[in-house]
Amino acid sequence: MTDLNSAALSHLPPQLSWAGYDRDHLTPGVVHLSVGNFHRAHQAWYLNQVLAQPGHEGWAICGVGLMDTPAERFKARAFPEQDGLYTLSRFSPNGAATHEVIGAMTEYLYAPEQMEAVLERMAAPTTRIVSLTITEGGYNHAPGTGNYNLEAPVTQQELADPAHPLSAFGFIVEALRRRQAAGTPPFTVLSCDNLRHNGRVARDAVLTHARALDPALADWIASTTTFPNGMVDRITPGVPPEEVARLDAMTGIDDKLPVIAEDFGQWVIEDRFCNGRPSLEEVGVQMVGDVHPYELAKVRMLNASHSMLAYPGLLAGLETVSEALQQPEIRALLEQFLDRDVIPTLQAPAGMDLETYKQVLLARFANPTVGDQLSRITGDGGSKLPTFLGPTVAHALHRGTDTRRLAFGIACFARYLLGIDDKGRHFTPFEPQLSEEQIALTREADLSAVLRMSMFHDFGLGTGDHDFIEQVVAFRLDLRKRGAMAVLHDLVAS
Ligand code: CS2
Repeated sequence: MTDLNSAALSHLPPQLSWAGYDRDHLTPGVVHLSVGNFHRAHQAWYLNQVLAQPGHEGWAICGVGLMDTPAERFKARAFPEQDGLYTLSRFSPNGAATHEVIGAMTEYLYAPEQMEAVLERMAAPTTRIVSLTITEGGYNHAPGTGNYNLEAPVTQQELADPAHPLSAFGFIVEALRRRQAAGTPPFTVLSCDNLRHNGRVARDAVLTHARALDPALADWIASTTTFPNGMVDRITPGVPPEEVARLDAMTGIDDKLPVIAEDFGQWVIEDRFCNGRPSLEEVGVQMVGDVHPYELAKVRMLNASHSMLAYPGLLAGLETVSEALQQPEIRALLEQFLDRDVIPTLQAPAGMDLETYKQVLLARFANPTVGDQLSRITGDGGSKLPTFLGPTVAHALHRGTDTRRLAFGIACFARYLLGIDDKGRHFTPFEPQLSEEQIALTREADLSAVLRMSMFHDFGLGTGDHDFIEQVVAFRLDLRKRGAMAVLHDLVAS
């Protein structure tokens, strides 16, 4: 099988499409921090289409790896070997597949080894957007607060030695400092993470970090740099090493880093770019004045449903989202959760019908060819649940509406943190943002202690919410006794 690289573009297998633009004359106008599968299936896919249009040669991507992990070191070798190329296979709910080469990333830099090159690229006048997918947990909030954590060890290290940044925010602030010093206009900072007001959160992080170093720099950033909010959507499962050969057999090329995704994609961005932008609207991106209603609908309906199905599904021994959707109890839970707990709290964004959105998202979840792993979704619940589920719980408690499904979701999460499923199988919960002391609260004899975890601060729980606390405790006991599916069976029938 042919290796995927620039030379292979002239003789690709027939099932593999390629937009055919000349990659030799592109400049990276976007620096993307943290090149995960989602970025490659989503933003890079949109930019790949942008680059296929004449006059967009300045909008290629320079990808940056930030983390010093084996997986990132692997990418740091493989991307340059493949000239930044990779394949994306997309599957629709009816099973149709398309395979394409994505060529938008013309440069890849690995920050732990190429720090200075990353800063130079970010400070270059040709760089006009810095985008990020650093995950919900990457925004460095002090535990249980929405505030950027200046006390975090990495941040302390960066503040003591700003010329050697380690985190996304350290890099952004140092690059903006260099731009200010050189008289170069700033870049737009574009968050592509599933956070409420992701642009505002990114702005707060950058300004807090900058202010701790130099108030004048913070003032310059505040008055010149924009941080549009954006809503991003495309289900992109992980690709475990054993999947790579299967995908390569499908695409007909030897790609060390193939990506798969559903065919659905949505990107809604506030049109506030301080240093120009590509014609994203020509490739289907929705440019709007206020992204908030879109973001609420997406995060509280899609992402929250994912969490609501993934914890009981994983406890029941299931592996994928589509398998979970085949269980009538799980489907009923999601229908009830969306119809009764979420949709009544939302305002439909212009041009969007929430009932239709619900039907579409359930069909997307049921797509068997995507094979999205429950373990991907359960991971990092410590940072996801406060955004995905917290506001819905707060709303229900405030309004005095039925909280049983929400209490069930939290009880399943607490049980997942114990790392043992209903069949007695052990697993290790992936919770990078939760300390051992926090997780230990789930093991206390007092089953309500779990709600003292700082991640629950924003769930609106007050001392008067005995009923809700009792519901969580009762579900925890029942889950222990009967397992997730039996408990769920009764819950959705009542
Ligand atoms: C998922 C998201 O990680 C999660 O919990 O809900 O990754 C989801 O697949 C994407 O946001 C879809 O756009």
